[in-house]
Amino acid sequence: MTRGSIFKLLAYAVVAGAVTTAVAVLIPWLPTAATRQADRMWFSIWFAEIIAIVVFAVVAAVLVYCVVEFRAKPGDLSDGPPTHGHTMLEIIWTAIPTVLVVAITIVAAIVIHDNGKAGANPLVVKVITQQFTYQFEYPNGKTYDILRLPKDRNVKLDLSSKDVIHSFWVPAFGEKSDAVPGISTSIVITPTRTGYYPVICTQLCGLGHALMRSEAIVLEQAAFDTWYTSADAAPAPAAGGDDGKTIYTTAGCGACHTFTAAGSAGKIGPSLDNLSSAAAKAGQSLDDFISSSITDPDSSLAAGYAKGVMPSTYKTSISGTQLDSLVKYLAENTK
Ligand code: HEC
Ligand SMILES: [Cu+2]
Repeated sequence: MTRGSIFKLLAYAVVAGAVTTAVAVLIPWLPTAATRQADRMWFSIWFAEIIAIVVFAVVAAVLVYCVVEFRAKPGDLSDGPPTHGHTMLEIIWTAIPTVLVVAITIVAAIVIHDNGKAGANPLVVKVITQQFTYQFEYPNGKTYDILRLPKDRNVKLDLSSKDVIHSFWVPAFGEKSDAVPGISTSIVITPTRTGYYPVICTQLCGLGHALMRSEAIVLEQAAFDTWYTSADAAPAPAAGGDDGKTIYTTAGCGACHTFTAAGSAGKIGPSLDNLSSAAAKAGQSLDDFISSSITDPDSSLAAGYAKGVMPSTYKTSISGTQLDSLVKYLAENTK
């Protein structure tokens, strides 16, 4: 090979590698990891990803090089020269992928092994699934429809189903498992970030499958203890702080609503930029309308939107003071 052709090959490889790296890095494929297990999983994903990018760049470079350099001249219908295999080349391209695949296997095996360890004293929460809800039963025997977890403690979730196959998934937690009638499955997570996370069912379980959602709220250990030990288990705040905008963000409103003041552009629910006219239509004051829309979403449905899409859990997941400042924040920033 001449120096020129090596340079060309390298140039193709760099371009292919750069484009693939940009696609991998610039698009946020993975949510920010919120558990130790997700951290390990993201590591193994990136480990395989980097190998894949390098292999792709090499293969794409050789392919493009061959297509460009060895193209038949117009009108040339002759057969190419007979080529025999190249033993050394074949040994190399068998050996390198073998090493890489074994490396990925080892990393994945270590991650799976570490992620299965619940430690000596995990908090065990029973996750009971049923068309189309989740229930979370704690060691004190109480059951809630929202999953509250302390930060930095190992949690073992024991999954079960009362009817068909469901699947428990919190994307930011990484771990995911089916809940199968008659079989007990479990996952271990160690939350590392406080905040609100959506719980999603990922097995098509019937007509209401798309609405089978809940919330997981990760709290500081002290806040969790306060909630857990209080007699009536008063709802723990979904968001840190009582600032309206923070609550809007951490309670996940922006995923479904467009609201210019908060910079959210969700399309599942109506825009919150013109609530005054919606309140007038409902015959309520602006504050009352916003407040009842949050705590009892099905009470007055916005025209053209379905019942049961907006979570009905905010009346318990947001405290009274938080609701007040959220309502105030929305009222002050809407038209
Ligand atoms: C899963 C999607 C989803 C989430 C999350 C969500 N909403 Fe909604 N919201 C909807 C849908 C759909 C409607 C329309 C149906 C209805 O009125 O209940 C709606 C209606 C509303 C309305 C009434 C608007 C109107 O024009 O009638 C308000 C106000 C509102 N949401 C505020 C909030 C706030 C504040 C939050 C966060 C605490 C929130 N929503 C979270 C989907 C969502
Ligand atoms: Cu389900």
